[in-house]
Amino acid sequence: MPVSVAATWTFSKPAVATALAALRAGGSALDAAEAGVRAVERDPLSGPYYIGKGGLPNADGVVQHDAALMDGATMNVGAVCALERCSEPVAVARLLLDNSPHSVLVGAGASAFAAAHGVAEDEPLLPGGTAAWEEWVAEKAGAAATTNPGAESAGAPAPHDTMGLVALDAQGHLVAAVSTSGMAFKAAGRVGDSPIPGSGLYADDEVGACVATGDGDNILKHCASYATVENMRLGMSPTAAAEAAIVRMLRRAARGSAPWFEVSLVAMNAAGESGAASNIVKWTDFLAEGRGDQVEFDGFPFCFGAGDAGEPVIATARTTTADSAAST
Ligand code: SD4
Repeated sequence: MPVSVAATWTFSKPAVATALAALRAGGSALDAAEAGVRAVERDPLSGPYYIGKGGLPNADGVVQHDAALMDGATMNVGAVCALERCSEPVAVARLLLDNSPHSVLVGAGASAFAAAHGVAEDEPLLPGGTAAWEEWVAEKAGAAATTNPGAESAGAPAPHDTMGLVALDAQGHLVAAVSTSGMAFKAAGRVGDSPIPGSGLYADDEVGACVATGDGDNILKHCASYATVENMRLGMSPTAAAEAAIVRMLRRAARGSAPWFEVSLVAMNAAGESGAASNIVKWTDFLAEGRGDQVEFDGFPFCFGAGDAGEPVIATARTTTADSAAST
């Protein structure tokens, strides 16, 4: 079985390269996915994308990470939510998956579990995160004083910060992994889609795997990753499955709570074919061609690599528009 890896955004390229190398050396999908995500988590210079070390803080100025792994062989999950003072949260998710009957731990319980399993505390907040938070606090205070008190639009635009990665090993096992500091300046204790099985990630060896990124408060209402895997179960390709999931959620959301919300999905089937779908039309990226360079994409960029040789490549998902959602 040829190995395969795919992941969200361009900043996942080192993670895809690391996971591919582990798989090509005969490693398991679980080990490869964890190693790939950790490689970026521990990198404090992930530019405008912040997972692991350098994650963006919540509204109280505290970094609270969410991370998870789902093993498509067993359907087991290890997920940690609102985990503080930890720079490689996916490692704690892996410890939970391997060593506990529980699937999800939050906050103080997740911290206690990490400590009990020998994970040393490591503060992920760096000066860049503190500066961004201080700017957000100042802008919010200014907006409240001059215009519309309580306006949610106040503050810096939220950068993207979620790594989702899917991997297939030579034994045919699929794994989905995620790590994020969540929406920038979120409320303390808020958990988005990322670590929630079926929402931010899902994996089933029988069919495929999927990871999500975007507006987690809305994505989790629609179980986006589960919906995508179930579409593949019906015979759709990874790209078609992800597109159909987005069309369905946008159409339903338009009649319900949200006229539009951002969502991007990266999917892989049991044969290792990968694809992505998104409703992002234009994306300005700062990491695609090296740190600091600005590159425009006509849609959501994702990264993939497969087989015995070759570097990971960046591709752009075809955009699923509100019109295409409305017309179905
Ligand atoms: C969240 N889905 O916490 C995440 C945010 C995200 O790229 O994907 N950012 O809602």
